[in-house]
Amino acid sequence: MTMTIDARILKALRAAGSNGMPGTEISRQLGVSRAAIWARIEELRTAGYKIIASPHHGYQLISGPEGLVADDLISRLENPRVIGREIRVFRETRSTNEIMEKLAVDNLAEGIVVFAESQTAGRGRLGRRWISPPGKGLWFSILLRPPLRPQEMTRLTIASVTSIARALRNYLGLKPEIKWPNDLLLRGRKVAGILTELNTEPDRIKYAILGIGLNVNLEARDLPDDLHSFATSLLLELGRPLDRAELAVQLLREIDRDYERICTGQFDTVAREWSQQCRTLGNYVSATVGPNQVRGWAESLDTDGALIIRNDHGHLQRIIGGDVFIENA
Ligand code: BT5
Repeated sequence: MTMTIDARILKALRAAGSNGMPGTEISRQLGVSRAAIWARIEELRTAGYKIIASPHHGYQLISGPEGLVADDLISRLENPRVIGREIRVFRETRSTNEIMEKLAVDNLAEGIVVFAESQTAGRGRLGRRWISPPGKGLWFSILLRPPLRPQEMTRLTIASVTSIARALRNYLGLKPEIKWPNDLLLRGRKVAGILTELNTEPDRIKYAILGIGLNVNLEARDLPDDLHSFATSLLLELGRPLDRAELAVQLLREIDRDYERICTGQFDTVAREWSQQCRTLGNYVSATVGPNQVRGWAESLDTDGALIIRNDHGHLQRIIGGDVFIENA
């Protein structure tokens, strides 16, 4: 990972905390002149960082700007294995998945993450819309080149939904539930969704774009009326706004961890964690797969991440996409 000077300064200041760090020390650590450090700190201040300087302690980072800043996110991620080796932040875009499609054709290495403060044409699955108001959520896409076969691609969705659930559980004390395959619910309402898009060859995935939308600081008025009873946000659940940058870093770390697990043959451990939080398993469900309707008991997940449903005649059916509704909930 190549960090810019800004990212390295932020990292050093964060490590120093309230002790602060003299300019000479930063200059020595980074191998950059004091004048250059001073100029970069001025720039960071202009970008919204509150950095104070005192004769005794040197520079001290007090707070960051409201918005997401790529250098800042990179400086907080400690040596990611893959996810977040490179990060870009856009103010407004149609869809982060669309941006990534353009970037991916250049043979770009996997792991790059693109965030947008707002999306004007955020996408759900099957041509549906994803509401993405400015500055309120985490709307991002990750480029991956997993060593998986196209039919194993559900593993990617399962792994990332498991990572996000773990982050919400461990860092925020929430109890998220997973609805197969791509929904994360809090008290029955959707707080996050995942859109996995693939570019495949017959027997391998050329690249996958993992698009993740997490409602962080949305208030009720940020959601259209028809979503009020189906959707929620972390702010609505916790009653307080959250630091999106901090949360973004936690999510990327957890996704990095599970991505490693599925790339090294440990999908079964991910699947176990997934099934413990899954709301779909064990219920009588109906699944819409294209024009077809399948009904039965959601029994298990297979090794590709497909949902196994036992229909009313006792036959097992494998579901790899579409929508699943719980009928006996
Ligand atoms: C999804 O689709 O849940 C996938 C959402 C993926 C969004 C991310 S954001 C970053 C990246 N860039 C993109 O353009 N997309 C990805 P699906 O399961 O089809 O659910 C879509 C449905 O969820 C919609 O039809 C609405 O009913 C509902 N919905 C839309 N916006 C929502 C929101 N912000 N929160 C909760 N539900 C929402």
